[in-house]
Amino acid sequence: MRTSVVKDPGSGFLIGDAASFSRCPVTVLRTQFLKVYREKCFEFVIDHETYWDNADKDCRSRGGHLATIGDKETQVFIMETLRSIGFNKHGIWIGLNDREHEQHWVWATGENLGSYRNWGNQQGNGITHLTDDCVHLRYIDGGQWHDSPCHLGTYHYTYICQYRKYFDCFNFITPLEVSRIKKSYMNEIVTRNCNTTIFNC
Ligand SMILES: [Ca+2]
Repeated sequence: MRTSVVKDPGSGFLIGDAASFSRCPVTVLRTQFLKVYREKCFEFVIDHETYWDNADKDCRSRGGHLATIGDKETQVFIMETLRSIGFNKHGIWIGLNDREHEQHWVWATGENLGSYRNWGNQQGNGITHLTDDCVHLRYIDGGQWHDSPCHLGTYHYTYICQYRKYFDCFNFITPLEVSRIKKSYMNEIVTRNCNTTIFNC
Protein backbone atom coordinates (compact mmCIF):
# COMPACT_ATOMS: atom_id res chain seq x y z
CA MET A 1 0.00 0.00 0.00
CA ARG A 2 1.26 3.45 -0.85
CA THR A 3 1.74 5.77 2.07
CA SER A 4 3.51 8.58 0.30
CA VAL A 5 1.31 11.57 1.07
CA VAL A 6 2.45 15.15 1.41
CA LYS A 7 0.54 18.21 2.49
CA ASP A 8 0.18 21.12 0.12
CA PRO A 9 1.60 24.11 1.99
CA GLY A 10 -0.74 26.60 0.32
CA SER A 11 -4.13 24.93 0.59
CA GLY A 12 -3.51 22.45 3.36
CA PHE A 13 -4.86 19.72 1.06
CA LEU A 14 -3.07 16.43 0.97
CA ILE A 15 -1.34 15.75 -2.31
CA GLY A 16 -0.73 12.11 -3.04
CA ASP A 17 2.11 10.35 -4.70
CA ALA A 18 2.31 11.73 -8.22
CA ALA A 19 2.94 8.41 -9.87
CA SER A 20 -0.19 6.78 -8.47
CA PHE A 21 -2.63 9.68 -8.52
CA SER A 22 -1.61 11.87 -11.43
CA ARG A 23 -4.40 10.61 -13.68
CA CYS A 24 -7.15 10.85 -11.06
CA PRO A 25 -9.40 13.91 -11.42
CA VAL A 26 -7.99 16.96 -9.72
CA THR A 27 -11.36 17.46 -8.04
CA VAL A 28 -10.62 14.50 -5.75
CA LEU A 29 -8.50 15.12 -2.70
CA ARG A 30 -5.26 13.19 -2.49
CA THR A 31 -5.53 11.46 0.85
CA GLN A 32 -5.06 7.99 2.25
CA PHE A 33 -8.70 7.33 1.24
CA LEU A 34 -7.98 7.66 -2.47
CA LYS A 35 -6.74 4.44 -4.05
CA VAL A 36 -5.82 3.57 -7.60
CA TYR A 37 -6.75 0.17 -8.95
CA ARG A 38 -6.34 -0.78 -12.58
CA GLU A 39 -7.71 2.09 -14.64
CA LYS A 40 -9.87 3.59 -11.92
CA CYS A 41 -9.47 5.81 -8.91
CA PHE A 42 -11.54 4.82 -5.87
CA GLU A 43 -12.40 7.32 -3.18
CA PHE A 44 -13.50 5.84 0.13
CA VAL A 45 -15.80 8.38 1.77
CA ILE A 46 -16.00 7.06 5.30
CA ASP A 47 -16.21 10.21 7.38
CA HIS A 48 -20.01 10.43 7.16
CA GLU A 49 -23.05 8.34 6.24
CA THR A 50 -25.87 9.30 3.91
CA TYR A 51 -28.56 7.88 1.63
CA TRP A 52 -27.64 6.24 -1.67
CA ASP A 53 -28.91 9.13 -3.79
CA ASN A 54 -26.93 11.71 -1.88
CA ALA A 55 -23.85 9.52 -2.03
CA ASP A 56 -24.05 9.11 -5.81
CA LYS A 57 -24.76 12.81 -6.22
CA ASP A 58 -21.64 13.62 -4.25
CA CYS A 59 -19.53 11.31 -6.44
CA ARG A 60 -20.99 12.89 -9.58
CA SER A 61 -20.17 16.37 -8.32
CA ARG A 62 -16.51 15.40 -8.69
CA GLY A 63 -16.99 13.66 -12.03
CA GLY A 64 -17.52 10.09 -10.81
CA HIS A 65 -20.15 7.59 -9.73
CA LEU A 66 -20.71 5.18 -6.92
CA ALA A 67 -18.35 2.28 -7.44
CA THR A 68 -18.81 -0.69 -9.76
CA ILE A 69 -17.57 -4.11 -8.62
CA GLY A 70 -17.35 -5.99 -11.87
CA ASP A 71 -15.27 -8.95 -10.78
CA LYS A 72 -13.89 -10.80 -7.80
CA GLU A 73 -10.52 -9.06 -7.98
CA THR A 74 -12.16 -5.67 -7.51
CA GLN A 75 -14.22 -7.02 -4.63
CA VAL A 76 -11.02 -8.29 -2.97
CA PHE A 77 -9.29 -4.96 -3.59
CA ILE A 78 -12.14 -3.11 -1.90
CA MET A 79 -12.25 -5.43 1.10
CA GLU A 80 -8.50 -5.21 1.56
CA THR A 81 -8.65 -1.44 1.33
CA LEU A 82 -11.43 -1.25 3.91
CA ARG A 83 -9.33 -3.34 6.24
CA SER A 84 -6.25 -1.24 5.64
CA ILE A 85 -8.00 2.05 6.39
CA GLY A 86 -9.54 0.72 9.57
CA PHE A 87 -13.14 0.69 8.34
CA ASN A 88 -15.39 0.01 11.29
CA LYS A 89 -18.94 0.49 9.97
CA HIS A 90 -21.47 -2.18 9.03
CA GLY A 91 -21.62 -1.39 5.35
CA ILE A 92 -20.74 0.94 2.50
CA TRP A 93 -22.76 1.94 -0.57
CA ILE A 94 -21.75 0.71 -3.99
CA GLY A 95 -23.33 1.67 -7.32
CA LEU A 96 -25.60 -1.31 -7.86
CA ASN A 97 -29.33 -0.54 -7.93
CA ASP A 98 -32.66 -1.56 -9.48
CA ARG A 99 -34.40 1.76 -8.98
CA GLU A 100 -35.59 2.13 -12.56
CA HIS A 101 -36.84 -1.38 -13.23
CA GLU A 102 -37.44 -3.84 -10.43
CA GLN A 103 -34.99 -6.76 -10.57
CA HIS A 104 -33.06 -5.20 -13.43
CA TRP A 105 -29.79 -4.46 -11.68
CA VAL A 106 -27.53 -1.78 -13.07
CA TRP A 107 -24.48 0.09 -11.81
CA ALA A 108 -24.47 3.84 -11.22
CA THR A 109 -22.35 4.16 -14.36
CA GLY A 110 -25.24 2.71 -16.38
CA GLU A 111 -23.55 -0.65 -16.90
CA ASN A 112 -25.67 -3.76 -16.47
CA LEU A 113 -24.83 -6.19 -13.69
CA GLY A 114 -22.49 -8.72 -15.26
CA SER A 115 -21.77 -12.30 -14.37
CA TYR A 116 -19.98 -11.48 -11.13
CA ARG A 117 -22.35 -11.23 -8.17
CA ASN A 118 -21.72 -11.42 -4.46
CA TRP A 119 -25.20 -11.41 -2.99
CA GLY A 120 -25.67 -12.35 0.64
CA ASN A 121 -28.26 -14.87 1.65
CA GLN A 122 -31.81 -13.78 0.66
CA GLN A 123 -30.41 -10.59 -0.90
CA GLY A 124 -31.28 -9.12 -4.27
CA ASN A 125 -34.57 -10.95 -4.56
CA GLY A 126 -35.74 -11.41 -0.97
CA ILE A 127 -39.28 -10.77 0.25
CA THR A 128 -38.63 -7.03 0.65
CA HIS A 129 -37.16 -6.66 -2.83
CA LEU A 130 -39.84 -4.18 -3.93
CA THR A 131 -38.50 -1.55 -1.55
CA ASP A 132 -34.89 -2.69 -1.50
CA ASP A 133 -33.43 -1.01 -4.57
CA CYS A 134 -29.94 0.09 -3.60
CA VAL A 135 -26.99 -2.07 -2.65
CA HIS A 136 -24.34 -1.79 0.01
CA LEU A 137 -21.38 -3.99 0.63
CA ARG A 138 -21.97 -5.43 4.11
CA TYR A 139 -18.53 -5.37 5.64
CA ILE A 140 -19.53 -7.35 8.70
CA ASP A 141 -20.98 -10.02 6.41
CA GLY A 142 -17.66 -10.71 4.70
CA GLY A 143 -18.36 -8.08 2.06
CA GLN A 144 -21.47 -9.71 0.67
CA TRP A 145 -23.94 -7.46 -1.12
CA HIS A 146 -27.19 -6.47 0.55
CA ASP A 147 -30.06 -4.58 -1.07
CA SER A 148 -31.88 -2.05 1.08
CA PRO A 149 -34.06 1.06 0.70
CA CYS A 150 -32.20 3.86 -1.08
CA HIS A 151 -33.33 6.68 1.18
CA LEU A 152 -35.27 5.61 4.22
CA GLY A 153 -34.87 5.67 7.97
CA THR A 154 -31.59 4.33 9.21
CA TYR A 155 -30.39 3.04 5.86
CA HIS A 156 -27.56 5.46 5.47
CA TYR A 157 -24.01 4.36 4.88
CA THR A 158 -20.59 5.54 3.97
CA TYR A 159 -19.75 5.12 0.28
CA ILE A 160 -17.18 4.47 -2.42
CA CYS A 161 -16.86 6.77 -5.42
CA GLN A 162 -15.01 5.75 -8.53
CA TYR A 163 -13.46 7.88 -11.23
CA ARG A 164 -11.91 6.93 -14.46
CA LYS A 165 -8.28 7.81 -14.83
CA TYR A 166 -7.67 10.49 -17.33
CA PHE A 167 -5.55 9.70 -20.30
CA ASP A 168 -2.83 12.19 -19.57
CA CYS A 169 -2.04 15.33 -17.69
CA PHE A 170 -3.71 17.61 -20.18
CA ASN A 171 -6.89 15.61 -20.63
CA PHE A 172 -7.68 15.53 -16.96
CA ILE A 173 -8.61 19.18 -16.92
CA THR A 174 -12.31 19.48 -17.72
CA PRO A 175 -14.55 22.55 -17.66
CA LEU A 176 -16.22 21.21 -14.52
CA GLU A 177 -12.92 21.06 -12.73
CA VAL A 178 -11.85 24.47 -13.94
CA SER A 179 -15.04 25.93 -12.54
CA ARG A 180 -14.59 24.29 -9.16
CA ILE A 181 -10.96 24.93 -8.43
CA LYS A 182 -8.95 28.11 -8.46
CA LYS A 183 -6.68 28.16 -11.45
CA SER A 184 -3.70 29.09 -9.34
CA TYR A 185 -4.25 26.03 -7.15
CA MET A 186 -4.79 23.77 -10.15
CA ASN A 187 -1.60 25.10 -11.62
CA GLU A 188 0.21 23.96 -8.53
CA ILE A 189 -1.21 20.46 -8.81
CA VAL A 190 -0.44 20.19 -12.50
CA THR A 191 3.05 21.50 -11.99
CA ARG A 192 3.64 19.00 -9.25
CA ASN A 193 2.10 16.00 -10.99
CA CYS A 194 2.81 16.64 -14.64
CA ASN A 195 5.95 18.72 -14.54
CA THR A 196 4.37 21.40 -16.67
CA THR A 197 2.09 24.41 -16.35
CA ILE A 198 -1.13 24.85 -18.29
CA PHE A 199 -2.48 28.23 -17.31
CA ASN A 200 -1.00 31.64 -17.60
CA CYS A 201 -2.60 33.27 -14.60
CA1 LIG B 1 -35.61 -4.01 -5.73
